[in-house]
Amino acid sequence: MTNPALHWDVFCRVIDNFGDIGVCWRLARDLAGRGQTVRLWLDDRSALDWMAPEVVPGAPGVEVRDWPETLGDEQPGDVVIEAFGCELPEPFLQRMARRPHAPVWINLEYLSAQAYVERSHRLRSPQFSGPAAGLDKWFFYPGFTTRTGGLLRAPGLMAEQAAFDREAWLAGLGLRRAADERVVTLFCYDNPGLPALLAELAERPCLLLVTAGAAARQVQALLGPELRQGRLRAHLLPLLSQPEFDHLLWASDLNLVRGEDSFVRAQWAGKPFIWQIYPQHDEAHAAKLGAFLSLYLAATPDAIAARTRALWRAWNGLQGAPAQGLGAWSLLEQGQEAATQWRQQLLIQADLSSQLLSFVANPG
Ligand code: TRH
Repeated sequence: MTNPALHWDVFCRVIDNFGDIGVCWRLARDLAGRGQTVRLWLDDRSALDWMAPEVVPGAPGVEVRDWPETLGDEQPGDVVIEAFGCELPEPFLQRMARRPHAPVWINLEYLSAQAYVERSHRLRSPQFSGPAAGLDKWFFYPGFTTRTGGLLRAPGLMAEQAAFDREAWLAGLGLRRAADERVVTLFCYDNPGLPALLAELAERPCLLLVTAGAAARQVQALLGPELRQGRLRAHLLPLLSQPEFDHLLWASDLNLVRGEDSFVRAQWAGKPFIWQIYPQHDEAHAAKLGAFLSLYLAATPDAIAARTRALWRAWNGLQGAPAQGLGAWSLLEQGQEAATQWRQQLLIQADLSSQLLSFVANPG
């Protein structure tokens, strides 16, 4: 079924890091790729310079707008997405409320595997007072089960990945992988567990591809200008565009990712991965990490599941390193089946954009 072309306003406030803009840009592109027209309102568009250099200031079907600067008296479209509770500008809310046909107003939430997600997905929040009085706001939760809004997955992603040539891609970076060398991607926040991880990876031939920013800074400090330790050699990457970032994950045997968007991309890459969750002051991230692990490892043999859980928790500073070491190599060697099975399971659910399109056609 083809969806009617609607006008979407996606609002995104960049809090810190790249996840908010990363998710919203990906969503805007995906919707536009399905024939929708999107205005992406950003309070700081600077990361798009490297995340999407080929398409800035827009892409077919996507117009990037600065807010509040260029909001003026623009009228709302058919759908308004408030990403991650970013709070829409009051005059815009007033215009939404005055429209003869109210736009479908969606609060797109952060990704979590916790049980509240299924309970809260698609809940209606009638606005009784304030500039948007009379409107309904709908909560939309991405997630990992069929009772959630699903994950961003553009059509054709799996076919693109299947046609990917990793040796050619590495050669494009000037890298040649030795036959016995395993490739590991590192994208992380400041992480006190990094020395232990590097020491372990250095026990066998390893090409460590290090993303720009916090990961590169720490690796440089630990390995010095040679960027070598034992049998490990590290390669520092520039900031990559989002499509190139996917290629990086596809080229690797093990992916260390963080936050929200790279975490999802690692799952689509279908390789063993380790997630550094965005840390929250009230330690709420521990429960969030545990909830994901429970789902992810549900079908994994007990011994492998226990080692994976211990490794992930140690990488997140939630427990000490296990006595036998982190076990990065055993995850690399034994974690492939879990990653493949998990991706198979995720592919069964409808992706986030498809679910948004069906929802706006018939909210409730
Ligand atoms: O940057 P992050 O840590 O973002 C975080 C999370 O989203 C977190 O939930 C949120 O609360 C916080 O920001 C404010 O990690 P994340 O989500 O993986 O986003 C990184 C984005 O940057 C992702 O879209 C991939 C992209 N990226 C590239 O395109 N090229 C690169 O070279 C790198 C390093 C990242």
